[in-house]
Amino acid sequence: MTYTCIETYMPRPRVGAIKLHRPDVLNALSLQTMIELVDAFSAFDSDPEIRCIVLHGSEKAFAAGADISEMTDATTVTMLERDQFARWERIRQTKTPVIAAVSGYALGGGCELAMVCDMIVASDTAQFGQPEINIGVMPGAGGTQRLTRAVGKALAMEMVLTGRPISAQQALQAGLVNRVVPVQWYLEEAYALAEEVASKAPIASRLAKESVLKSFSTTLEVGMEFERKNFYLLFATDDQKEGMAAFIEKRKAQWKGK
Ligand code: DAK
Repeated sequence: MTYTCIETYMPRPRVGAIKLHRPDVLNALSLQTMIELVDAFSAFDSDPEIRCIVLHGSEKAFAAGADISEMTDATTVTMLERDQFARWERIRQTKTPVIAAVSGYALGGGCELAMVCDMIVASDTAQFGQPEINIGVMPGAGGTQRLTRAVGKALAMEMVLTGRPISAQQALQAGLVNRVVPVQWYLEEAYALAEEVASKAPIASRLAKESVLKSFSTTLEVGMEFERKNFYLLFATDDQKEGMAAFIEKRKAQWKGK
């Protein structure tokens, strides 16, 4: 697929990067952008060379939300027919760990897209918000659910009901982001974190990611059982034998992803 709204590249070995690139509209997430994102995530996810993905926008905007110009005349039926949710779901199902590198505006769907990722590295200029209430609607891609789980009811209610964004520092204090770094280094920081994640045993990474995410959708008992089965499953991999042998032999493990 030829991309017009995003760019993909490999900033480091084993790290795939996706850049949102609609600078005229602060990277607003158009239907075409979502189609391209699904394609790019799927391509990286099925490439065994890629072990971690970084998603970012520009210094000014990660993404200022879904493209409002595509929603002004929409009806309930057109929204249902577009079935955008299915595309968001496809991105959420990415098995490879994903890091959002967020600078500037992460609003509405932009904030929701960052929250679909597994970790968030924020620049000190980042702003996270769910301003949908200001345009007569409400969050529709996780802003009432993932945000509440991340920052708690009090702050989520305030953000969703006032539409006011929070700063990167507030997001850090609230547990929404992993770290905040000066804007000139935020991408480097995200690449470095991605490189660290990418250096681990890939099947273990994927199953560990899947297990952590399971905790959001199930009871503790079922989640523990799920975790245990994934743990046992890893004993069928060459990488488990290699990782433990390397520890005993005091050498660096050579992962095969098998
Ligand atoms: N959509 C379309 N265009 C946008 C945009 C957006 N979300 N945000 C900004 N732009 C455009 C502006 O119209 C402007 O275009 P021109 O006038 O130059 O042609 C250009 O980007 C620059 O924006 P401003 O001139 O407004 O720049 P400022 O620095 O003055 O202000 C701002 C920046 C981010 C504060 C402001 O642009 C703003 O408030 N933007 C809208 C933010 C917003 O309300 N976002 C939430 C949108 S609703 C779902 C999935 C997702 C969603 C829902 C459902 N399903 C799966 C079901 C998501 C919904 C949303 O995100």
